[in-house]
Amino acid sequence: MTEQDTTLQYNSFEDPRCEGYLEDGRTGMSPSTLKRAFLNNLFYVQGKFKALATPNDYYMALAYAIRDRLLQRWINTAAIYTAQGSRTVAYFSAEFLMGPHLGNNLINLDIYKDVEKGIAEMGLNLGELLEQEEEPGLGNGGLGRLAACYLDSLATLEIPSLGYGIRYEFGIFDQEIEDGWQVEITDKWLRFGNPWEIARPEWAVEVKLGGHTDHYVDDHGRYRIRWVPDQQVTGIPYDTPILGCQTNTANTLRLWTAEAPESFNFNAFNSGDYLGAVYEKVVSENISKVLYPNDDSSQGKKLRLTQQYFFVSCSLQDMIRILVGQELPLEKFHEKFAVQLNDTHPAIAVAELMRLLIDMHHMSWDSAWSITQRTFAYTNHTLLPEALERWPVELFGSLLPRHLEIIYELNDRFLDEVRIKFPEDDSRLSRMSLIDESGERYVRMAHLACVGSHAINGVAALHTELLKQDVLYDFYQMYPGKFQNKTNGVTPRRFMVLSNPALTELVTSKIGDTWIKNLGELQKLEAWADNPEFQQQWRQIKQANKQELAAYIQKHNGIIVDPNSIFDILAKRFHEYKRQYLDLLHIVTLYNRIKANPDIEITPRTFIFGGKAAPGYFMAKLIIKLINSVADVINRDPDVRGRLKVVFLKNYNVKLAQRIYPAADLSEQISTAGKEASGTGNMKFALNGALTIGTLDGANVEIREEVGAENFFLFGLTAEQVYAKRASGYNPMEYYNSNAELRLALDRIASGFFSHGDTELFKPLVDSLLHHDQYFLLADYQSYIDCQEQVGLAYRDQDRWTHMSILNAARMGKFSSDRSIQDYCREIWKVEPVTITLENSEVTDSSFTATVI
Ligand code: F58
Repeated sequence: MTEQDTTLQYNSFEDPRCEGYLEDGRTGMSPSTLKRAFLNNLFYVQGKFKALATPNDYYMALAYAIRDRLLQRWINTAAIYTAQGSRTVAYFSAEFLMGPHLGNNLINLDIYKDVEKGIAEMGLNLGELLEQEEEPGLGNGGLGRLAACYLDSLATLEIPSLGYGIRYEFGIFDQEIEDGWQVEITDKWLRFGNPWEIARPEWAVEVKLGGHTDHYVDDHGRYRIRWVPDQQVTGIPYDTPILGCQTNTANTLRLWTAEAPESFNFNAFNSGDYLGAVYEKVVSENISKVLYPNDDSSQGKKLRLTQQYFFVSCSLQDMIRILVGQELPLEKFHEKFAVQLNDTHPAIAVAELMRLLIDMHHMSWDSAWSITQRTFAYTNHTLLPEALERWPVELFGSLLPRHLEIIYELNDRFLDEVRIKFPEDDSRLSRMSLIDESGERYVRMAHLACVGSHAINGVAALHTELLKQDVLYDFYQMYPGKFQNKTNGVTPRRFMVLSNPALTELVTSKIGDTWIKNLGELQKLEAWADNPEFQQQWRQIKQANKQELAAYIQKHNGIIVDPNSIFDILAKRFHEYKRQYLDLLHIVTLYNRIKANPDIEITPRTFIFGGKAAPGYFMAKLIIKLINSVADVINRDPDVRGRLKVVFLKNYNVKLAQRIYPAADLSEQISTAGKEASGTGNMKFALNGALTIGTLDGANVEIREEVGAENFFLFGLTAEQVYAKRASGYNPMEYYNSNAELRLALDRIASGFFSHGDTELFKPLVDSLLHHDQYFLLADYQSYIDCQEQVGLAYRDQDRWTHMSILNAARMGKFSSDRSIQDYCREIWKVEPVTITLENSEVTDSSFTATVI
């Protein structure tokens, strides 16, 4: 069999080679085999026949049919990696915001259209079945979604890899809007079962918590330390296959669930204490119960640290099991595995690997430290000081007494190194110490990550520069060679092929389909940017996507919006630094202009917002309320005459994002310069042909470089100007006093105009701008308003706009997560692809051949 034959190509429904050949019912790809599998699952898995089946039954039946096709690839992949002892990336992340699996797997298997047709022949609609899937919302925002995009690219690039994280029973809350306010509802994503995961209780591990340490001399006269915990929990791994696009590689996402070691404490049970008996179980299971819904600050909660330690310890123990299973010595841990720490959430891994190597496997400190440093690399995702994690020493020691000892020892040795490099510089020592001793004592997780890693990276060029100059300045001086930039990327499979099929088809009709795995090829579209017919098709597709979103808005918000208006969209987590409020000030300004002059010419716009606020973040929640209040007034005011509409789409998640990006004309990326580490929504919008209005922040800088300044709406202060302004004493009131339109907008909000006369409701928002304005909204206001004016004018010239839109998409090549992952592979992980072959369409044992590239 040639290599061609072993790829997915022969799996097409249309392929004549499938005719007359009865394929294996669990792996075959012909239409008849898939239909048979689907109906079998309906009967034998769901226990239903057609008359009784619900849409969810159909979804499950299809999901299981597709999972069987994945399993064949998954098992082959695992067997090849095992046989070859391949070097493997372990991506440690407290969050994986995967989005629904079914559609993505159909795309990556390259059978979406065939299945759509087959399903239609049975009188069903694939889109409706896809809608049934509860998305696993195991992340807050960009950081969790980035992890998911990276898993997609790792599999597509055939890189042996494992994603390690937590299987939260409740992911990010569902957002409801009641009377304009955000209300949080528990996300019960597992309620109907999860067809994509397989529990692996045979690989359960034990994790200790609390207690104290004993120092003693063992029988061989060696000084040893024993951790005597006061609690133990069991970690059960649940595995989900992650299929690459048009490859046979299926890697693993391994998420841990916490359980009590015994379901009952029988002593307590026998003595009649039933509640005491189940208490331990409840306490243990709490660990993986819920995702913390904060998207910025570290709150210092013990359960959060427990979660972090729990998944890190489970994962490192699992990796040691894999290593030992492959008969490799522990000394080769760092050769077998490259571990990426996705922010500091898994940074306790540095101390845990030391503990495992020294206490459990009797390795010397120096050998263990050398292995540890060569294993880990750390990605920083934030410049906000309040987001840098630190744990009160007392809390830390009460949960992880042995780790605290290890950290103290690491710190002593590290500070000696600092002393040698920078003699007599005590303030540097206290700045760099792993322990913050300026007041209450804290363990600084970013410092632990920096010391324990051989590479440290930011997620966009500007962000990495600011890390070096500011947040991690001392560490940069100490270890300049560790610092690297790795600009974020997004997967074009989910955020273009799956979510924007019409545009995918148009692009493919012109330049072929290789861009799907090599996004740089999109550049070929530039040749079409001024072609009237192509422009026409491009516009029609955007228009149709906007109509679909308009229908969604009508259904969910009861608001009728005009698909000919500019769809001006701001969709991301709510945070003051992201400046949703600045967008609102623009809206109120336009409204004021209309009220002052009802005949004024304004390019019609639909302002669309989406995003969740952390449940305890008062200001962010108040901004959501203000958006809804402004919407209520503007959408009803006859003076506006359809020129402005304001929509808040509730429960922004991956599924909704996939509807939003294809329908956007204008992407709002308006954070205060120097605050957004990168952003990734900015890339997804532009890939789908939206133009960006943005500041020089995060990856906006590089997006503008790529698409050209003339195709990007730039406004606002630079990061440097923001720093200078802050240093020289920023007074927002000066802007308020000197800008009539700004004053009118703020006064209108303060006057109770949008709150039924209540002047108290939005006072905290108005006051915070007038008296603090930490994020420089007033300083950027006029520049933003002027820039929006330019947007409105540009949109009136549809040929020009379309030209810009095409060029934006055509120049997004750099922002594929495939490029990011290739950079990580080459410059940090030093890992190579491994080709997975399927001997035939049936499941093979592990005796097949494989090629290492
Ligand atoms: C985000 N961070 C950055 N954190 O804000 C964004 O600029 C960047 O593009 C993205 O990471 C990917 O690099 C982010 O999403 C969180 O959600 C954390 C969750 C846990 C608590 C701390 C914040």
